[in-house]
Amino acid sequence: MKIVSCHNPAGLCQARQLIAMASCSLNHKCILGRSLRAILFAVSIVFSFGPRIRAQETTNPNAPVVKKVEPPNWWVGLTQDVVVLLSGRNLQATHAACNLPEVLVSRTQSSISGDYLFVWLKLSPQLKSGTAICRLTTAKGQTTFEFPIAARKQILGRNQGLAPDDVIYLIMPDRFANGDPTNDEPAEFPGSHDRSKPRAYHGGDLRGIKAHLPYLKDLGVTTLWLTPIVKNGAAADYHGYGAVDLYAVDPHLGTLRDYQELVEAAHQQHMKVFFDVVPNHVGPLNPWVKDPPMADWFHGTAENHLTSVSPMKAGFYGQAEKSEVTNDPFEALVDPHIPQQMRKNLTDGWFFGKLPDMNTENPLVVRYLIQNSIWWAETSGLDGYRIDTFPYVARAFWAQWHQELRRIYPRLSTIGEVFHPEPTVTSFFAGGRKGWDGIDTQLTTVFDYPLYFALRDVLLNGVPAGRITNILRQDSLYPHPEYLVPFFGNHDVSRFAGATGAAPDKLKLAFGLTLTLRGIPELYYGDELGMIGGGDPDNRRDFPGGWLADEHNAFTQQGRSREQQETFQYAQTLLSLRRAHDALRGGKLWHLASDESSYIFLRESDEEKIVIAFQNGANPKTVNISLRDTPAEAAAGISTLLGDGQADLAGQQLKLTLPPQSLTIFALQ
Ligand SMILES: [Ca+2]
Ligand SMILES: [Ca+2]
Repeated sequence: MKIVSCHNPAGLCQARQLIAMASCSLNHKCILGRSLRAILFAVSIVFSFGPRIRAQETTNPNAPVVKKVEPPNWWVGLTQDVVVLLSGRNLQATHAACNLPEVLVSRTQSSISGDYLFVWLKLSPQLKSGTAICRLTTAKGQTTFEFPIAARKQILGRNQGLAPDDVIYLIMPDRFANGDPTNDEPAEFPGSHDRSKPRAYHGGDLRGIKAHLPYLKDLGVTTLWLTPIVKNGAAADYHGYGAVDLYAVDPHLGTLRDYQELVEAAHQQHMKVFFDVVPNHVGPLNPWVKDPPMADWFHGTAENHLTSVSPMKAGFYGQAEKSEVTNDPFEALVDPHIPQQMRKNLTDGWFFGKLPDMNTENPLVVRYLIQNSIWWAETSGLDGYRIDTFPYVARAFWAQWHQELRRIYPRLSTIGEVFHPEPTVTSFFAGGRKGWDGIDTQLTTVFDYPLYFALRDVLLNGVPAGRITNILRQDSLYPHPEYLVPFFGNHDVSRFAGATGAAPDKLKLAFGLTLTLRGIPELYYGDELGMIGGGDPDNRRDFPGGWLADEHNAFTQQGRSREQQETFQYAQTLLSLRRAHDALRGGKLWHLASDESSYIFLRESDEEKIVIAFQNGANPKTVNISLRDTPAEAAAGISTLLGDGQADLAGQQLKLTLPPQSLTIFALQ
C-alpha cells in the first residue's frame, strides 16, 4: 500500500483516466451525469487536490491520514464488492470516490475516534485491472489511498484441497530450519531472538522450509501445515497465535514473497500447503485492542470480557472432575438442551482470558475475516486452511465463511481443531450435514482427537487395544469419516517419544497405526526422528540440522543417529507403502478382530485387500480369524508387506502369529 498525492508534475498523472472518473456522494444516489462528475472531479484533482494535500498533511494536524489499507489489494472477478478498512487518523470522511469508473464507493463509515474508515467499493463487471486511486474528503482536508486490483493468476494447480492420497506434515516455521539469518531479529523486535530460550524466536523461517522440501518429499509427506505465519506482536510469539497484522507475514519468518515462493515451490513438487487461520482471536498487542474500528469489534473489551474457560463442571454430565484439564468442554456447544447462557463463555470469552475474541456476530467483522481468508488464498495459491479453536466461533460464521470461500475456491479444504476425546462432540462440528441448530458448518473435516487420545492411551497407558476399535465404531457420526485426520502428535501436546511409557517400538506402532487407519494422517515435524519433549514449549524444539551451527544435520542420513535413522526409515517405508497401495489410502476399513491387546483390520479397495495386525501385548500372540462373510473370504493367499508377524491362510481360516508390540501389514491375494 502506498499513499499517493498528485503533487509533482507527474501528478498530472491520472488526468487522462480521471476524465472517465465516476464518483458518488456518500449515502446518496449519484445525481450528476457521469461525464460531468468525472470532469469536475478531474479538474479538482489536477488544479486543487494535489499540491494542497501535501500542505495539509504537513501543516494541518486535523487533515485525514491513511496509514494502512486492508485488504491492501484485490483481484478482478472474485467478489462484486470489497469493504476496505482504512486505519489512520481524522478519517471522518464526508465524501469518497475513486478514479476508475468501474470502482464505485457506495458507502463509508468511520469510527468515532476517526482512526478508521470502512469504505464499500463496488466493482463493476467491466473492470479489467488497474489501481484505483481513491480520494477521501473530510471537513478538515483531503487525502488519497491506492487500491490495486489485478487480474487473477493462472489458477491451475493452485488452491487444490485435500485428497485421500495426502499425508500432512505439521511445521512450526520458527523451529524447523533457518534459511535466512538476516531476519532472525528484525529491527522492530529487538531481543526477540535467542535459541537458548524455549519461548523466544529461534530463527527458523519460510526459506528454511522451502530449502528442505526435498527432505519432505523424500520422507513421503504431501501436504505442509505451517502454524500461523501472520505478523505477531510479542517477543515470545514465535508460535504465531498472537496476530497484530492479519495482512502481513511475520518479519521473523520472512516476507510475503517468501511465502508465495514457498507455496509455488511446493506446488512444483506436487505438494500442498495449508494455512493456519485463527478467526477466533488476535494477539493482546493488536492495535485494535486499545483502539477498535468499532465499539463491538470484539466480544467485550480488554477491561471487561468473559473468559473462554467454561464455568460448567464435569459433574454436570455426571463425569468425574479432572484434576488436570485435558480437553476443552465443548459438550455445552453440542448439547441441544443448553441455553445460550451456558455457551457464551466458550463462544464469546477471550481465549484463556487473554486473547481478544473477534465479534463474529458483527457483519463487518465477518466481512473483514472472510476477505482476509480470500486474500491469502488468492495471493499465495494455498491449498486449504487448518482452522484454529474452531468451536470457539459461532457456527453461523463458519457456514458463511465457507460458503463465500467455496464460491471462489470450490476445492478448498478445511480442517478444524476440536480438541476433545469424544466423537459425539467432534463430529458435531464437521460439515456435510446440518446440526440440531439447522447449521452446516461446511467444514471439510476435523482432526481426529478422539483417535489421538485412544492411540496414546493404548500405546502409552496400557488401556485395551479395543479402545481404538471403539473410536472407529463411531465413524457413523461423521458425514465423511474418510477425511478425518488421524495423528499422534502436534504442537499442543507433549512429544510421543518423550511421554511416560514411550519407547522406540511404541513410536513405530504409533506411526504404523496412524498411517494405515482410515483418513488423511498428520505427522508432527521431528517425530520421524523420535524427537522428545514435554508440554509446550518443550514439544517445539528445533529440528536438528536446521541451523548451520547444529552439530548434527538430521535432514541427511549421515547426520542421523542409528536410532533416528531407524525411526525415519520406518516412517518412510510406511509412507511409501501407502503410496503404493490405494487400499491403505482411500480403502474401506473393516474390523476383523479386536480385544484387550490386539486390533486386526482390513483395508479394501477395488484393486486390493490389505490386512493390518496390531499386537500390543508383552508376549507373542496367536489370533485365529474366520474370513467367512467378510470382504476377504475369497482370498487365496497372503503375503507380508511389512513387519515380523506370520500369517497362514487355510481355506477361510486366517491364523496370525504376532510378536509382542508389533504391527504387521499383509496383502491378500
Ligand atoms: Ca531466519
Ligand atoms: Ca470466540
